[in-house]
Amino acid sequence: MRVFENLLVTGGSGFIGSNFIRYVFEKTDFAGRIINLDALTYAGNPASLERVAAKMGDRYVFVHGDIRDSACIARVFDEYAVDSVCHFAAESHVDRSIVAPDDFIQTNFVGTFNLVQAAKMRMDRITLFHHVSTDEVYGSLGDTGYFTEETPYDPHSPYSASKASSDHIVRAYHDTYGLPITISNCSNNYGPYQFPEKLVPLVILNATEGKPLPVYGEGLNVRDWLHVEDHCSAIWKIMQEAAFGQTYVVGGRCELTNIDVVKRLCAIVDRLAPPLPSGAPRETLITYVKDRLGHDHRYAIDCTRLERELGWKQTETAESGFEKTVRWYLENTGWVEGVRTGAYRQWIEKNYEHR
Ligand code: NAD
Ligand code: TDX
Repeated sequence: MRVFENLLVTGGSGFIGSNFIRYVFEKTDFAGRIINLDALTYAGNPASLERVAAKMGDRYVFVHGDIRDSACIARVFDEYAVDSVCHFAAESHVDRSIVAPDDFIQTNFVGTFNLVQAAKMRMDRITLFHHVSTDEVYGSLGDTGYFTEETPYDPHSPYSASKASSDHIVRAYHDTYGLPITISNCSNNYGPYQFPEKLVPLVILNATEGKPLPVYGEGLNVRDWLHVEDHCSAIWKIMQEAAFGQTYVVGGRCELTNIDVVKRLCAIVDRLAPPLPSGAPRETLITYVKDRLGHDHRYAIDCTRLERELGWKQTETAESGFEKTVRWYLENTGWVEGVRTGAYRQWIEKNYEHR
């Protein structure tokens, strides 16, 4: 088991990063300090960590900074005596990468390079650099087969190409300089605090409000769904136990077509939320729209290595996880309203100086 004293979490105000910080403080025996370095782009929201920040006192530090800025990274490493890193910060939405790829290259590739370079310059005190990546680096599957740690890289979107490049530079710093790294490549996550541009929260909120539910193409693309807390437990296990240089793929063994996901969510919203004024089931809101450019057909993960070598197990199924997630979005109206109305942005402008 590894002991981290000053753990730098990049992108900790985003969806998975905020769940990870909460997970580490509440569900592990971590006794150190977390420094959350986040640029608070549209996807970063300090409200996602309000309770953690209040409860953890000086064991939680927020730094408003940008991983594209190497001077900022150097200051953070030194000021907080960073000894370990879990790197989430990224532009994460495939559709945005298709219309505006620049930020993806700058943040996902150059930002990751800046971080490994800073870590390498302080190698005497760095115990681990964990890089959080995606299954999308492996490209697209046909109707059969699975991604494993041995699958060759074959990214198709600007997003997945930028993440693939970041994986390569992290691995290069291990192979060339001996930087102690681990990497995880995970499938699609869902759960609380996800920005409603992604399929699951978009459908939950639109279905609740009676708005159209856009399904790309025929809705037959397949994704492998994992509850975010199960992803967090996998990352923590890998950070604790994996050999340096090792990669693990992480997935939910839960392949669903997009149309199936949307229909399942509609049924849960019908059951838990007040009916639509028309009384119609939410499925009637499904609207087939133009397909995503270069839309990968199918992702599916074989996570046997993680289960066998590190004993990781997921705890949620799609049934339990989707239901919990719908309940969360229905109950956390303050967070949802802040995001929907953009109010959280005004709060950020008022409260945070850029470093
Ligand atoms: P997100 O978009 O919700 O959050 C990203 C966070 O990074 C935000 O808080 C944002 O403000 C911050 N950020 C962006 N650019 C930055 C910069 N230049 N400097 C500092 N901070 C910056 O993303 P997410 O869904 O939480 O994904 C987190 C990581 O996990 C990403 O690396 C993503 O590639 C990976 N991943 C995501 C999924 C998924 O299903 N969401 C699956 C596998 C892997
Ligand atoms: O409105 C929509 N309609 C629709 O049919 C949206 C937003 C998506 N889709 C489809 C596209 C995908 O096949 O649903 C599927 C899921 O889409 P997203 O939620 O955008 O996720 P995806 O593109 O699969 O990528 C996600 O998983 C891997 C994350 O955004 C990535 O950051 C992660 O690496």
